[in-house]
Amino acid sequence: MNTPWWKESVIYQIYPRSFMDSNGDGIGDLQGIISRLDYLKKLGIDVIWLSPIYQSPNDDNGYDISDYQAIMTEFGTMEDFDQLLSQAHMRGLKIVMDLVVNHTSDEHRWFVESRKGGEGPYRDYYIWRDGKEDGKAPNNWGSCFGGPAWQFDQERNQYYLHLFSKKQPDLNWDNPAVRKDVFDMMTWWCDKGIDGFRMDVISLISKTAEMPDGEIRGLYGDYSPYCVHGPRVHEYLREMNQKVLSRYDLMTVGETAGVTPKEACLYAGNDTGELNMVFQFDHVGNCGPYGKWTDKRRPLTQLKEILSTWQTSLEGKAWNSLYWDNHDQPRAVSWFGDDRPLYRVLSAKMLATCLHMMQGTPYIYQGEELGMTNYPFKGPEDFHDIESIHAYEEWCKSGLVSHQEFWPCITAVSRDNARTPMQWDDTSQAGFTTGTPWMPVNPNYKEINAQAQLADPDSVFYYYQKLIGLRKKYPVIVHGRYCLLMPDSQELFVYERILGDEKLLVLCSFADHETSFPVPEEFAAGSCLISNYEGGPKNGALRPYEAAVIRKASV
Ligand code: TEU
Ligand code: CA
Repeated sequence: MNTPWWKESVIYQIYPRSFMDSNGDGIGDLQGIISRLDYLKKLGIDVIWLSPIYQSPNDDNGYDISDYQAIMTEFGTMEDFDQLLSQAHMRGLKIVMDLVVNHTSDEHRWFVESRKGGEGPYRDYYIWRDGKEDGKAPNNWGSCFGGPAWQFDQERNQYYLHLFSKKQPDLNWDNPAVRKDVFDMMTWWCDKGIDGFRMDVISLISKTAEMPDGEIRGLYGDYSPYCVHGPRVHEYLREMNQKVLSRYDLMTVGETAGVTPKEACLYAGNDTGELNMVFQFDHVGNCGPYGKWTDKRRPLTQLKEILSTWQTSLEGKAWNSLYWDNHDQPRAVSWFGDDRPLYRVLSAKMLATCLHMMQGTPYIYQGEELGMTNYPFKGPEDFHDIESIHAYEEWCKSGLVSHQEFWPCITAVSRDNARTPMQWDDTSQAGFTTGTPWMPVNPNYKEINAQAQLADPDSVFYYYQKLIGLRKKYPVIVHGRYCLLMPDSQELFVYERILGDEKLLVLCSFADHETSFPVPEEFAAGSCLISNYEGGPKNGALRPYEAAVIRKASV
């Protein structure tokens, strides 16, 4: 059986607004991406996932789309996109588009028509409800970005549902006309020659008809039991697969917050006829007294348990997507690693080893390959992201929690951490723009930037390049079985990969001090494929954040 290409690929996520600005307006754009394709080729990745590049009023940086078949004015034109696609393909790089179809922008033509009410064709494109008898919202649900999930519309004299911002009304997937329009739009992009879709919050598209009040979390009720993996979600995805996906050679990954391994096998099992992979959130999900806002990392034993459960539960049934960070998460090295100057490079390489040696398709978020770090926010006025701005208001300004208490939490996980401009070199604005960037550059760009790393054979960049190279060379890295060792160690993440006679030992220390570790007999005569310390592990101990992959000697 042939292995599908997406199982052997490494994916690189671009957040276009912050990647590379070609014309000095401070906003990244498509020509900017084109100018950096050779850099990506050098890194060795196979696929680029583009966060949304469609026409959008940017309430949520492109995740609020007003025209699915036009390019965002600041990013360029459709000609620029066609050029990007052909330039990428010429280099053997594939392009995966972000598909945001749980909701549109309120400025989308469909919504503009729908809010008129009456008997028009767009009447039931969104989820409209009358208020309660007292005029209050239909239920107590809160939106993901703060405030209620219902917005009263004067024009139509009804409430509409928005699980995200009020400028992101939820589409009504129960309406066959909505599905047809979405599938036609997807077909249009496929005919252009794109290579796949990352599907934004696809687990939310089907809502239970009843829509009862949810359990109160903070100020509002929780909608998840009624919207996550809703009653018809699999039916809709199978229809999408049948009408669109199956007709092309594509890669699909669904963003499915709240997914369990069992559910994942429904969405993306080997032959369920829906998607190829899902993004699970167990290892990045936080839930503390202030919801997702916390500065408390989980203990390593828990992290290992989560990732190992995903590794073993999908074995032979589905395929993992592997990631530490993305445009919604803090920087990997700051959250899972140690961004203090002494350990930043070591721990960035260690995290890369830990993730890239697992079974599944690895995703690299722009700047992760440089070990870029969280941003040193000074005050709430530094936030650009709608989620952080609203969260600060909802939790702090309302008096639910003090600034002193909340500040370390929100800065540790704010999505803005991931969205500062890419650090290309040590010239002004890190070489991202010749103008004023839409978001400030992280002040550490003089030390952390691509140009410096390309000149340093020991850099995080070349370490990623080497990891990707190993994946291409050793089938055990793609296909091998995963087996966790030492589950109870609080400091070491150690596992094996096994394929026939091939066996790899992956050693990762999450500790900032030396830990004793005798290399197992079986691997004593093995060869070290990669390590973040010169010479590889010395017998008996692992140094701070030491990582290594040892290949058993063949018998
Ligand atoms: O994210 C949805 C999601 O499940 C969350 O991780 C969310 O972004 C947030 O961090 C909740 O606390 C997707 C996109 O990745 C995100 O950028 C969009 O803002 C969101 O959907 C709405 O389209
Ligand atoms: Ca620009």
